[in-house]
Amino acid sequence: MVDSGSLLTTESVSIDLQNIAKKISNQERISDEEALMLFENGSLSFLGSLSNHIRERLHGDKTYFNRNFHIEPTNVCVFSCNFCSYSRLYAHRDEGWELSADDMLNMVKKYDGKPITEVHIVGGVHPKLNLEFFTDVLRRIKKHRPELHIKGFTAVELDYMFHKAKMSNMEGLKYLQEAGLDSLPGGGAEIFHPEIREKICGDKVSTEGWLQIHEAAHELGMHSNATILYGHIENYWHRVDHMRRLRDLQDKTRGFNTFIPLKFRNKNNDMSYVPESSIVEDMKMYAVARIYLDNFPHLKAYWPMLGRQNAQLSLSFGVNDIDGTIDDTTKIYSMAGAEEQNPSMTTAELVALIKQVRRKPIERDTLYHEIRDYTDIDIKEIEMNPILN
Ligand code: V47
Ligand code: SF4
Repeated sequence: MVDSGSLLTTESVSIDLQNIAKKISNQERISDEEALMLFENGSLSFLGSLSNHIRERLHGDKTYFNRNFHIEPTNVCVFSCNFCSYSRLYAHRDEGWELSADDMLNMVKKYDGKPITEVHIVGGVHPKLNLEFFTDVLRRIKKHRPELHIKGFTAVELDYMFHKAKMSNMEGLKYLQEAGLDSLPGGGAEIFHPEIREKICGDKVSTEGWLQIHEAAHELGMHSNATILYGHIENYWHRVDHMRRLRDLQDKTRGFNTFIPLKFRNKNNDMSYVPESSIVEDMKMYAVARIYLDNFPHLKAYWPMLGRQNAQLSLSFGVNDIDGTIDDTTKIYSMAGAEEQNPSMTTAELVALIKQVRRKPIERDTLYHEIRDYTDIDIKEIEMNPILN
């Protein structure tokens, strides 16, 4: 057991914060009030030592990434979330895009012979792209490349599809699972507290609906991720409330793999008047998430949204995963003001990024099985080898 004294950064730390450090050192769970106290009173160095201590206890220096790509079937969406810079209402669908099943299969075929392990499918909620359409897409992808893991559809997309098909969550998920869906991404969670959810995305799946879909997926043996969209009009208590609902469900199902804080970006949306959070606030969010969510195995920084250098920094604030190569035309963030226009990193670039901050780069699959440890592989060797890069 680590001496809690080593987790206290200065003598001026209050008794309450010292008690939290003791809990972390004893591997005890912290309460909601303590999480709030960390947000309000924890210095960055204090939060950094606590969250890094947990990160290193769970994963040592290992930092995971995968080789994946994204497909965004459409940006036409029946909903109108105020923070969204990406969607076009159905009435303005001529300004949006809509991929056919053939287009999507061709995108998968572009990776033939390349060692990618995951495709992430996420997009707007188009009234015509229904359950039948997507089961056909899934079947065709699986037929073409059976071993490719398909992580697809937020609870928002699923809720809409299942209602339209008059199916329960369980029936709809089983149907998609049989067609080839392997796991669910974490999107659509935003902020669960009704006071904020109502204001920023009141017309899409409810908090209960989101949680029920993930619970049903876990019951079917599918894993999923969970996100939080932070740094806008919510306060710290709303963030704690959000994480409590996730921690409670995880106690029940153990089906979540990763928690992914998504920093609100304010370009080209109806919330552009809200300033973006500072990097200090970003690191606090990661640190408190790592400390509070003691039953989540992994904490991910999604680098296209946070930026490469900030993603590196987050590896000292509890983060042990920086998503993947992505290689795509992902527009969700570029349209909202993220620095990366067409986010894509080669394996060599990802490995270099991780090594620069003295962590161990480990390629994983979606379910965190380790594929390759790059610690002792030279960057030049990775660049030259098409199997590695
Ligand atoms: O739910 C939309 C977010 C999410 C903005 O599971 C915005 O591995 C910031 O969930 N500023 C979709 N964020 C993407 C998503 C995701 C991404 C990467 C990995 C995984 C995973 C999941 O994007 C939405 C919403 O929370 N988003 N607009 C914005 N302006
Ligand atoms: Fe539609 Fe998703 Fe954008 Fe909301 S965040 S408007 S559900 S695409």
